[in-house]
Amino acid sequence: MTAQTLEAPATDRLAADYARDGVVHCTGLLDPALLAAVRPVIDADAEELGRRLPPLAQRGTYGKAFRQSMNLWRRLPEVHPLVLSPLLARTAARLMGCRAVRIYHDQALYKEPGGGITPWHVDQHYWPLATTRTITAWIPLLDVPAAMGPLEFALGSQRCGFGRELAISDESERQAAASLRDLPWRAQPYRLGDVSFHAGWTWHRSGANTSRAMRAVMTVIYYDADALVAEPANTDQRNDLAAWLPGCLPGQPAASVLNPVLE
Ligand SMILES: O=C(O)CCC(=O)C(=O)O
Repeated sequence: MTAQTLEAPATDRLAADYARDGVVHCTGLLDPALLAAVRPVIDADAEELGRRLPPLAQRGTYGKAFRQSMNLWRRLPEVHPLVLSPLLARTAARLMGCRAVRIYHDQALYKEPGGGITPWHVDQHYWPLATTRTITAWIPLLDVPAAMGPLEFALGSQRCGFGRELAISDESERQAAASLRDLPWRAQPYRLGDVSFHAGWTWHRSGANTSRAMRAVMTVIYYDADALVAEPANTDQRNDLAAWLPGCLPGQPAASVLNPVLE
């Protein structure tokens, strides 16, 4: 199914799937020409980051999963057509059933050839947001076949409440693999232009990159524009509060200068 035109019946169906599964995979949502236009600057940023990292073999599980750089939109105006895309923001808002969304942050996640797994985890473990209306758009900048480590999901896991205290780690991979094994598991390749949207409490992972090419992916995290800041539940959330919601306090609107409303 394509949501490119955002016709109401199509997005209503997508929203129902999202409510059930905690994730939807939208084929052909974005124009490949837009992705081709923004990719060189994101590639260059990942290349520069790569020069500062130790060799893959010397990194731990998290470091082997990808080269990670965050909030590119604040430094690189060339990515604005993608990161601040009204189509992506409106789709996120429709899926979550809110009037509009704010951006939490973007990130480039480049899984190197020979790069390792991304362990099972839930994103909202890290977010001091007093809402479940949180969502990540996972946006490949090239075709991502199974061998390159596309994102995989445990369907319906946003409702199970399991392991929300777990940070991403070998331990979250081990515990989730055992605890979520009865849930349906979606692992499918992505074509350029596809975008998946997953909820903050949906369990997900990705496999190793056994191909010879870099898995170039951009992500954008959104949340309900009217959400409030939660009391941080752990150190990760305290760090995120300072980094991505500077100056905001628990109980107040989650609306710093880094979080414009996107409509
Ligand atoms: O790209 C990956 O391997 C992990 C991405 C992820 O966990 C996310 O975007 O929430």
